[in-house]
Amino acid sequence: MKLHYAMMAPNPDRVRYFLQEKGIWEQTPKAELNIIKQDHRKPEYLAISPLGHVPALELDDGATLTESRAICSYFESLHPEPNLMGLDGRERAIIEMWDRRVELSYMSQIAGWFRNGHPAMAELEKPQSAEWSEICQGRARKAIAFFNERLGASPYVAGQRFTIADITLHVALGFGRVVKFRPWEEHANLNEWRDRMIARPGLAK
Ligand SMILES: N[C@@H](CCC(=O)N[C@@H](CS)C(=O)NCC(=O)O)C(=O)O
Repeated sequence: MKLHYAMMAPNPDRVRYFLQEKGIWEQTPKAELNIIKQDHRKPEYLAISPLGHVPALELDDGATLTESRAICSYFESLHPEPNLMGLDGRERAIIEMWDRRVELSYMSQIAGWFRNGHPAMAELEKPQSAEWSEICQGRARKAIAFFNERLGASPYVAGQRFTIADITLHVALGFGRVVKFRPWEEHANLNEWRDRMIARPGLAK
């Protein structure tokens, strides 16, 4: 197998932290792409990932997985311990719900805010829309207040233990650097949770 990834990009980082938490990042065969240089739009990469997205995981049987969560599901099946996605149907569904909430209501909004509002993204995001950037910013601010409230009621995003939903929120918070958004400075529960995440060796840069 081969994992195609890029550094400092949120979706590849979700997979990287997932594999670091499982202790298998170093041993996973990898190829690094540079998004700014548009490696992901070259014909040889589009043959692997037709939408031109990273990450992508090429399997030995010729199949390719894209979608960071699907790639994580595959690794979870190969390396069940430590469990990060749920032990039974009920827990798997709850973790998926929280993970998707973080991804769709927060991480994607940071992406929309950045890609539509930052001059450095003009080449990648055509057309850019300043108005859409503003809307995404408002949604991101609202969503993070919701997750701050959640972390006041629960030690981890999906419940009583660390899961993939914490990885996604950790990645999304870090990604906020591109729009200089540091919501933990105004949200105490988020700040306390973030300190615990930063202390985890698996979430080290
Ligand atoms: N839903 C996909 C999203 C993948 C994605 O958008 N990756 C970004 C990097 S974080 C990318 O490839 N961007 C390049 C582009 O849009 O041109 C996933 O979960 O993997």
